[in-house]
Parts: sequence; C-alpha cells; structure tokens
Amino acid sequence: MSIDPAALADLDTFTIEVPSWAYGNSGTRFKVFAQPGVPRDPFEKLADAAQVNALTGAAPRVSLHIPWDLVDDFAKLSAYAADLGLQLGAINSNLFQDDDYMLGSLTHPEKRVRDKAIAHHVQCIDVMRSTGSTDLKLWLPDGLNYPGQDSIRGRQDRLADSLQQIYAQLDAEHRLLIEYKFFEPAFYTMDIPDWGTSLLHCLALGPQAQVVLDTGHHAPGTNIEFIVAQLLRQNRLGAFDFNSRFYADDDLIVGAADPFQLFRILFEIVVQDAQKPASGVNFMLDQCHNIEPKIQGQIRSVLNVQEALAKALLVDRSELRAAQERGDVLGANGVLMDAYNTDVREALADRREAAGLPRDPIAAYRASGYQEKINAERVGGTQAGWGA
Ligand code: LRH
Ligand code: MN
Ligand code: MN
Repeated sequence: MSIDPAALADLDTFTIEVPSWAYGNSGTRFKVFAQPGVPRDPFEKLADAAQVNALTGAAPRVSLHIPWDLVDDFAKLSAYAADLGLQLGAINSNLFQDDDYMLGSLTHPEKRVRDKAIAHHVQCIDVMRSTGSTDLKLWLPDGLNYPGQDSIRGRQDRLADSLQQIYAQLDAEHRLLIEYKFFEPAFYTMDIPDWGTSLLHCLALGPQAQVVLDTGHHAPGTNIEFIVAQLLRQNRLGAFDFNSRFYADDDLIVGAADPFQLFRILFEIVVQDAQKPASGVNFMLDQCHNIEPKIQGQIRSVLNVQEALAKALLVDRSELRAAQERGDVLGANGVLMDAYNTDVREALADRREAAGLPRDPIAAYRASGYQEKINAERVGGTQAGWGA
C-alpha cells in the first residue's frame, strides 16, 4: 500500500502526555530495581520528559501524581516546565498509600476518612490552579475483598456523594477524569470496576466529568475499542492511560504486547475524529519501566502510538464504507488489514526529518550523551512512588 502523506496530516497536531512516574525507579511488589541516573525530584523528572519531547516533537505535557510530585512552589515547577518547552498536564490524586484508606477512601464507612479523601482532591485542585492544569484524574482503589465486607450499594451512594463534593470545587475550565479498574488492590469487587460505573457517576456529576480508559484495566479478552466507540459517542471519553499488558495491569510499553489492539483502538478514535485536539481526549501514557531504560522506554511508547495512529489514518474509509454497505465481510476486513499491515516507519521518519526532528529518536537519544550525563550527576534517584 502506498502512503499518501496528506492522510497522515493529523499526526502534526497529535500529542501524547507522559507520566512523571515513568522516570523514577519502579518494580513489582517483589523488587524495585534501581537504575542509574533516575531523577531525584520533580524538576529532574521534567528534564527527562523534555528529552522525550525534544526528540519526538509529540510529548509536550507531563502528568503529575500528588503527593509523589509535591513541591513547595508549583508555579516555579510550572515555569521550569515552560523553560523546557513543556506544560504540566493532568494532576493525579493518590488514594492508595495512606493507612486511613485500608477500607476505602471516598467510599469509606467513616465520614472522617471520606472527608480526608475529599480534602486531598481540594488540595489537587489548588495545585491545578498554580500549574494551569485542567484535568484532575481520579483513580479509586477502593473495593471489597470479601462478600459481605461492606454494602456494595451503600458504597456507591457514599461514592456519589464524595464525588459530588469534589466536582463542586472544580473551576469552569477543569475536568474531573474518573478512571476504572476491574480488580486490584481489591479482589472481590472494586467500587469503580468498569466503564459503565465510571460513566454513570460522570453522568450524575455533569459535563465536566469524563471517563479515563486505562488499557490495562480490563478483564482479558475485553473489546476495548468497543468501549472507546461507546464513550466517544456519549462525549465522555476524557482520556487514555496507554500501556500494554499480557496478564493484568502490567504497565508495559504501549503497543508492545498487542500492537493490533492499539491499532483497533486508534481506528475507533479516527472514526470519530477524536485524534484532533478539539476532541479534548487527552492521550496519556501510564507506564513503568522496571527493567528497560526509562527515557528510551518513553520514546518507544510515543513512537508506537504514532505508528498505530498512522496506520489507523491510512484506512481507506470510503472503500471500507462501500464494502460494509454491500455486505462484503472479507472485503471490509481486508481494507482494515491493508492499513494495519502497511509499514509506516519510513513515512514517519520522513515526517520527523521534515519537521527538523531526528529520523530515529531512540538512536539520537543514545548518541546524545544525556544518559551518561545524568548517570554521572544524579546519585540516589527516587522511586516512582510505589512498589517498594
Ligand atoms: C492504577 C493506575 C492509576 C494510578 C497509576 C499509578 O492502577 O493505573 O492510573 O494513578 O496506576
Ligand atoms: Mn492508570
Ligand atoms: Mn493501572
């Protein structure tokens, strides 16, 4: 299949937000491996993220996690980001590392604990006011391990009330992005296990509440692109947490486990024009690089998303529609597969070169000397925030 450069034009405005925690040390509950050169504070995380953006030209925003990225002066952090050509992106709250939250946070039976969890979000909204961030991202780790442990219904009611209190604090330009996850840390039921629960809470809250789809947060075999199509149709797909998985919430490099799934997801995005910035969908990464080099891992991730989007953009939509309308099952499937099987790597390298970027950003990073410099300069890098 020959590649019409005009078909790829949307790549020029398509950006990917990187997570601050991808640059810190991480691991599993068994072991955190320390890597040389990892950042010692949020400023150094931004410096690393700036490398990813400089070499790909497509990663200008960085998500923060609070309190992992707590600093005294967020306006200063924001100004530093701007100096590096970056913007601070979504602010992630953290409800999973406080002893008070053992039995839940926003759903906890005790009002005192719920109030504390709500107050944490008010703190995050304050951070957003200093950083200029517009997205408050909430992943709820609450849930039950045993049937009968607490009332499933009662917890939904408490959750609705807590979310309402958080939503009421948002400024007009803010969004509350609600992430779901089918299991872990709770094993019997999570309080927001799926997109339906997330969407119902969003609908009850109002138009500033939208769903976050983390690609690692579904039961094996779930058709994620169906969820994408459905949420977009309702105007409620706020963001992605991209990563890939073989088993559960593996947080591996996006497109590494199943590039065909990533293509199918991005095709549903393209069908509804959601790759354009005006759609408001924030394409974020949520990954950890436990054993691979982190900055290169982030660059690889950005390239993987770009490659999958390029293939999705190459689908001949009028051919596809024609085949669909005449009931040509194999023809329609063939149109999709032709695009998926197209090697877009040279075309993307050409585009990068034309934009003054390196054809091969990973090779350029390896040749840049940046890794050697931070390995020498930074001693005692921080952990990403969990997994100890
Ligand atoms: C939960 C999650 C959520 C957290 C992040 C660290 O599994 O995906 O987005 O904020 O991991
Ligand atoms: Mn996530
Ligand atoms: Mn996750």
